Amino acid sequence: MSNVEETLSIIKPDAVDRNLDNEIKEMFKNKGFSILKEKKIQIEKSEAEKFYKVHETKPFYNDLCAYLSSGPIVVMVLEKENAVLANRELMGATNPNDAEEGTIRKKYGISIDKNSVHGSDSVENAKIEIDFFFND
Ligand code: IDP
Ligand code: MG
Repeated sequence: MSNVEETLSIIKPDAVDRNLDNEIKEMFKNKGFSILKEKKIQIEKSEAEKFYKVHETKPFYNDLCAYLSSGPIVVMVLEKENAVLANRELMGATNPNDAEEGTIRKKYGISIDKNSVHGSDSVENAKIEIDFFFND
């Protein structure tokens, strides 16, 4: 049975800053993702704090929110069969040092904080995150 899902992807400031957005979008398209919506924006730190609220007790929360709001990002809605898991697989491990060959973070990630992409971790969170950025 088919299970087409939508998930939220963000190309983070480190990757946009290095003009990697088109190459990363190609990696998604080559894996069969459709980019349903996309926009390049810069968010306020207060918005990043809302977006990453699940991490508010973590020691890296403040730096993480400062970082996500530090420059332009590309926010996309991706669609594909089992898109949430497929995107997590294509992204690779949170720490680029642990990411497998062929993943976005292995190819482009600089460090655990500058790891080039965000992806929703569940169908439920994908809905919340898509609504957060594309609520019109
Ligand atoms: P994910 O992006 O792979 O889903 P999460 O655990 O949800 O990873 O963490 C959100 C983001 O917070 C990561 O992408 C990374 O940029 C940052 N982060 C996670 N763990 C650490 C850490 O130990 N030090 C610094 N930054 C971290
Ligand atoms: Mg996460």
